[in-house]
Amino acid sequence: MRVFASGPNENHRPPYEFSGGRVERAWEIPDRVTALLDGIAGDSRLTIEQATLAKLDCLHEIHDPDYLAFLKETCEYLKDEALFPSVFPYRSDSTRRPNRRQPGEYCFDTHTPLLAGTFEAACRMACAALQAAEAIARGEQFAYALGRPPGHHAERAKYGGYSYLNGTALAANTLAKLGPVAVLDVDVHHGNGTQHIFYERTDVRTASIHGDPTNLFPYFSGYAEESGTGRGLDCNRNFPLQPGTGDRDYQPVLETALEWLSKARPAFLVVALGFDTHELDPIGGFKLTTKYFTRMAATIRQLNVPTVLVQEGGYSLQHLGECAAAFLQPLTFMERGDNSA
Ligand code: SP5
Ligand code: ZN
Repeated sequence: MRVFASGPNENHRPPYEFSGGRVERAWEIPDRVTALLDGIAGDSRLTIEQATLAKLDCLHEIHDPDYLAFLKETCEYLKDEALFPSVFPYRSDSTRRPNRRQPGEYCFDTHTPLLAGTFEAACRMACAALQAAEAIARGEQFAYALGRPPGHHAERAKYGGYSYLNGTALAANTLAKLGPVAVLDVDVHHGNGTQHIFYERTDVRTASIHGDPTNLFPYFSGYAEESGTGRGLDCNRNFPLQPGTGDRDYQPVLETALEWLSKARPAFLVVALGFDTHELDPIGGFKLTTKYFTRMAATIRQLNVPTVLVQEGGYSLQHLGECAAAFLQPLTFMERGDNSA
């Protein structure tokens, strides 16, 4: 399997985040990538390469051009500071033009700062997701975009949840030009951005399994009754689960989600891969064991369609590596055209 690493991301290192009115340590940091790479380093069936930082013209298909210009220009003018919004849009007149000087215009939380290196790091991760999708489009069975920052919380014109550019959505949108796409989001947090981007579309069917947003980020999205709108009605499903969900309770839900996705007869699958469902994740609240990630991947593999993995969350630096290794194991074993196993 080819692994597309997002490359340099040291210049996107949030110094802290605000949560509940307090300054809290930053969870989404470059060390996560090191931990992931360390975890899979020994596996000779993986080819790890750095994604190329290329032009991303197709980003406009999933993100608003003004939003992209805002991110690019704001990061360009930042020096050493981390920019956090203090005020979020409250206007009653929706025809008012965006206030591009205010980060709150395009942001929905206080966990997700802009730094000088944020846009470049997000572009690199988007390139990794895109290049993994292109590998699948060329006939490979699996590809993995490994890096940061994550993307699945980024909507068409809003960042938040440590996400700026939605690599999962970019991969899905690219593959949708070739055939029906299924997106399965297994990060512990609801993939609100991906849901939002495809909410009216029928060519990309989206399912997310996550902690009940009543008491977990992103709080305002991810409920079971959100099923799509317009032509996209019934093309989105959410599977909110209780805090403390373990392997045994997770598995049947995963099977249900996959069965529902398979009804669309997808030609491709994109997995938004979060390891923050692990029992020792510091912010997730689920209780999945490391071993379970092997079973999760084996179950996903049964769908039997070419699959792109896009790294999302996972914050236990101690366990990220073993989670990735466990997950990849059933996907590298007896890969198509691979007789080495
Ligand atoms: C991609 C992804 O996983 N984004 C998650 C964004 C979660 N933001 C909320 C973080 C709040 C952390 N505070 C938890 C305190 C536990 N000690
Ligand atoms: Zn998450």
